[in-house]
Amino acid sequence: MMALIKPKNIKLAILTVIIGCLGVNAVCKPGWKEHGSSCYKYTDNRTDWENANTYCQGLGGMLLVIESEEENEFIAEEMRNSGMPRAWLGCNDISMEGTWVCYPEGVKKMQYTNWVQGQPNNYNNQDCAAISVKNDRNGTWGDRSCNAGNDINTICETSSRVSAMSCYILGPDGRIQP
Ligand SMILES: [Ca+2]
Ligand SMILES: [Ca+2]
Repeated sequence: MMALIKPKNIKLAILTVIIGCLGVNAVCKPGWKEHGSSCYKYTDNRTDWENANTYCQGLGGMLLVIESEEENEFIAEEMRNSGMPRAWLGCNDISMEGTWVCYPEGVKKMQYTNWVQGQPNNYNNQDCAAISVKNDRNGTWGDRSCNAGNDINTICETSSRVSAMSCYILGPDGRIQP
């Protein structure tokens, strides 16, 4: 292929050796499941809210934040399929009782909610949100002690928009190089 770049072809080569990218593909890292514009990682990690949050950040994500009924149903179905009774949500009312904020910033007011009737009740100062599919809970939420965790799984979420581009080089012969 180099033989094609003779002196008279150099200008042509410079003009045509173009690095192009065919757009951004939404892809998730291995072990993460794609849905909508997010990637989710379901883990057996059962720990308190703070440790779960740190765990997800360590994976380059954040704790699951549910922002629509559609997303809630998707997550609930995945939890049923993988035998997870409960999972943390990246939302709490630690800073101000009754004002629920969600990650990533921890200052974003909770938009969508799916509290089960009677929750959140702040029973014994519960400040962290969890989704449940246990018994008839069907993907509804409750507030729980942030220190609870032996029966609460960790689901991490990232945006799938972080991802790989398909790039190519257009060679001097005008063909896409491998
Ligand atoms: Ca509370
Ligand atoms: Ca509660």
